[in-house]
Amino acid sequence: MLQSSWLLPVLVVLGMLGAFVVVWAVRRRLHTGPGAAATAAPVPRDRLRRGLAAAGRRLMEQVDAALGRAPAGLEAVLSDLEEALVSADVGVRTAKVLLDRVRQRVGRAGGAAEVRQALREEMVALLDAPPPPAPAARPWVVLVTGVNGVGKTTTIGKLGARHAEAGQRVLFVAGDTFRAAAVDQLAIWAERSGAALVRQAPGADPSAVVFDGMKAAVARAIDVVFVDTAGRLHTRSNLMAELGKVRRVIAREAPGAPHETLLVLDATTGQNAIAQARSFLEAADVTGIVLTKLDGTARGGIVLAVRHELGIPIHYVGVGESVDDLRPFIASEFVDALFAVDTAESARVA
Ligand SMILES: Nc1nc2c(ncn2[C@@H]2O[C@H](COP(=O)(O)OP(=O)(O)O)[C@@H](O)[C@H]2O)c(=O)[nH]1
Ligand SMILES: [Mg+2]
Repeated sequence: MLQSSWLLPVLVVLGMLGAFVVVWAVRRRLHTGPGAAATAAPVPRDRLRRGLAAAGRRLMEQVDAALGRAPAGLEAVLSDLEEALVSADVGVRTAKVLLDRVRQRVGRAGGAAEVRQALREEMVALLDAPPPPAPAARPWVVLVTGVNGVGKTTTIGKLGARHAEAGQRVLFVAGDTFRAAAVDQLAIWAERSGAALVRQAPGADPSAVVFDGMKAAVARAIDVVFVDTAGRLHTRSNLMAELGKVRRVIAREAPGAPHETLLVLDATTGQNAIAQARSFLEAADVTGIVLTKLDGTARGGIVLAVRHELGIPIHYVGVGESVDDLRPFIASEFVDALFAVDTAESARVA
């Protein structure tokens, strides 16, 4: 009798505890389970695909049209394909190299499916390159170059945010002192991404700003420094001399730096981007290319031309203006995104 009188309350309490645990577990699962991932930020790979929708659609429509002529024989198909690639900004030389490799692979008997597959694989092979080096010094210094308006400052903002998110101490150096707006723009990105900023008044000597920046980087134990530069000077030789001076200042303060020199190119300028790049390659020791505004062009073939003609690895592609719209360039992922475009679907997206 005595026993059963306390057994009941104990059972009630245990039951309540059990119910509480079940509710807690279900709620927790709702927060961390697959449902939460679906409502989080869009998967970046989708952004790449969406960004490349116009470029992919145009290229794939033309490739499919060329391959539709398969009964006409391999040479006719390849000649149509060459035209398709050139009009997508792949460039005559690069298109020829690509199709020679396709021809060698498929042989005379190749049908449309084989040609498509070979083209895809040869594009990946042509674009493939080692990724950017992982930072192996502190401070790790990245110099960012390119003509005005290509997206240098935006790229620095996006890259800086990435590093800051990974828990690194990031510093932006406002080396483009030509326009007050350029410095302000970098300041906004710094604030947004939690990066420190070193700036001087507009019109200051870029080398002096960079000198300050390097001193600050060492003093504040900064992990990664991004140096913004001006892309417009009165003459090309002035621009190149300025860049040389900036590089020397950086190297004096941090031996071995700059560890990376990125050249930013605007994909919407097509073959002009390649001509522009050559000037920079002569003067600056470019280690990697950032190709921006791929979302703004239907001629995504420029990626292949840039890689083949310049021989410098593409390290990042920009597919929009927001912080998540920069992707590390992975050849297979990029070509997949181009080829994955369902032409009907991308017609709706575009
Ligand atoms: N659509 C698109 N716009 C971009 C991209 N990258 C930069 N921009 C825009 O291009 C313009 C010039 O960029 P900015 O970073 O100021 O170029 P900078 O003069 O080289 O520093 C700005 O309006 C950017 O928002 C991109 O990948 N896609
Ligand atoms: Mg700028």
